[in-house]
Amino acid sequence: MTKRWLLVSLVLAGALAASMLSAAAKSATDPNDTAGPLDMRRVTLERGQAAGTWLFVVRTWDSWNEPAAADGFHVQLDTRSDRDVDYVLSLLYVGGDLICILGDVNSPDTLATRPATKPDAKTARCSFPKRGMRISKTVRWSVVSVSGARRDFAPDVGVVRGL
Ligand SMILES: [Ca+2]
Ligand SMILES: [Ca+2]
Repeated sequence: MTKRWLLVSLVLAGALAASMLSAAAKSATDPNDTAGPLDMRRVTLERGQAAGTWLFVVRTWDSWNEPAAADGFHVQLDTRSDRDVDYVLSLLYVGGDLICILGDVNSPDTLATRPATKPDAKTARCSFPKRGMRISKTVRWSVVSVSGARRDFAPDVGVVRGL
């Protein structure tokens, strides 16, 4: 293989990797549109590193800490494409720990509770098992943040399809 063809191959491999990455992650950007610290800038849902897991990542415009995030972020998941929310993943502080909780809106049972992490002052992420959710169609999802009486929706209108 000549150096030139090696370079072309590397560029193509990089493009392929980038397209595979985008195929497995969906994001919504959201404007600086809400007062308070939980004003969302970007939300992402993607397949996690561990098999059978999904990863939720939220980035805000401003820094936030425990008191501000007591009510947290809530991913509303429609897994049957019927426009009804089937499951909610809540990322919030409970007893001083940042966690995420996956719940079935039609059942009082919790499907999963996992630790969440805060890699920087404006970002939180949580990996959770998709096991336990009944998924019959492309998942449709949106996120609402709750800080006192303030709500921010991402996206503002409609939902994100897939991940
Ligand atoms: Ca926002
Ligand atoms: Ca918004």
